[in-house]
Amino acid sequence: MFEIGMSSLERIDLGMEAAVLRGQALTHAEALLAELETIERQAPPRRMETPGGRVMSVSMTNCGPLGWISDRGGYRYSATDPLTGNAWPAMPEVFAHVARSAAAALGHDEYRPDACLINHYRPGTTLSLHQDRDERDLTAPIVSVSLGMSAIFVFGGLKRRDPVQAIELHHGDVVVWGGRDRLRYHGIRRLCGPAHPLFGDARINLTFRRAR
Ligand code: MD3
Ligand code: FE
Repeated sequence: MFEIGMSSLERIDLGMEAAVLRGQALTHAEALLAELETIERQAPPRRMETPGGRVMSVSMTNCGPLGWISDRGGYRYSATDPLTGNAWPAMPEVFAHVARSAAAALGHDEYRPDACLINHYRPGTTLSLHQDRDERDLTAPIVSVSLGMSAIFVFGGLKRRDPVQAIELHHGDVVVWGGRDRLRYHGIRRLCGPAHPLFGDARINLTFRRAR
């Protein structure tokens, strides 16, 4: 358990260097939503094509100096939005604050994410098992913030065939993955379940990375 002001929040360890901080972003949910609306007017979420020619189930956009993109040319980070040719919207202060305080709770005191991937899920959306290894700095942790509908997150080991565990992620949960846990396979099961009072029938996940 760790303390923030008067409230004490639950921490669930998922590995040696990975943990869920239950509800850690709850007090910022409305501020995060307001910033999301501004970002997505400039850089609307879109379903990207995979290098193999399939269309991803998740709709994505980005904020910050770098954004993750996928197309027939591969997976990579880009300083510009291929849809508009413009720079990605700046990373709002409240985004950086939530990411940095979560990283600090796991001992990463100097975390400076330069990319925030914004994933949109609707009922039926899935994200298949994968590793995140397109970032140049694999020593920096990844921080994820869940908003809206709950989802079942699955995570395995460092090899695709390793056994997986499942855990439900709820509105306001923050997950930090550092060290060796950073390269574990993970995914999101087909989204289903009740709509969320603030976000409706959607789940939005913010994923912070140090890409360069
Ligand atoms: C474990 N996103 O964007 S967040 C992704 O909910 C991604 O949108 C999921 O996987 C989502 O790449 C999962 C939790 C998460 C994010 C990154 C990780 C777990 C991770 C990187 C390494 C290990
Ligand atoms: Fe991932």
